Amino acid sequence: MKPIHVLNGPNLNRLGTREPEIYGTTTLAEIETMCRRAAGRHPLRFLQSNAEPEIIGWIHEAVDEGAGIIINAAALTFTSLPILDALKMFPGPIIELHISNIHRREPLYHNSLVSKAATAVIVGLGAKGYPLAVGAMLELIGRQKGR
Ligand code: CA2
Repeated sequence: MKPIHVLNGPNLNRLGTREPEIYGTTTLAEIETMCRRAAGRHPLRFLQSNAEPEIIGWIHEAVDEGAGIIINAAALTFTSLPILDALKMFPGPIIELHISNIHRREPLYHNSLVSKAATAVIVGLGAKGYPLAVGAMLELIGRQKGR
């Protein structure tokens, strides 16, 4: 069974430590646990990097052996043409995810490049958006939890 790849960008390893009014108090480790629970027996790769080339490498790995990509590219969402180009190579479903509602924030956060390659977008649901994205991904790739 091909894994679902959950990819997280810069600074998300610091979740739960600062700006709880925007990003909540849930840590990335807790989010990983939520995602694994939502995935059931379906394999899941959960990764975070502060480095753009590493994230691009992980997208390439997903192109070769991934069922679906869930990506919170953090600030790279708005700047990274290389991430957009890599995502365009992926033949399966891509869910873009943001903890905060980027559209309610400053204009700087409005023009997502990732959206231009995404199948669907989940924003503003906090950490709970992650397990919801995993559930949606299981549907998109045609499998139910535990199957
Ligand atoms: O809401 C999201 O998930 C974001 O992708 C988070 C990014 C931001 O640049 C996007 O516009 C929206 C920033 C992540 C920063 O992570 C922090 C972690 C701990 C404390 C403060 C920031």
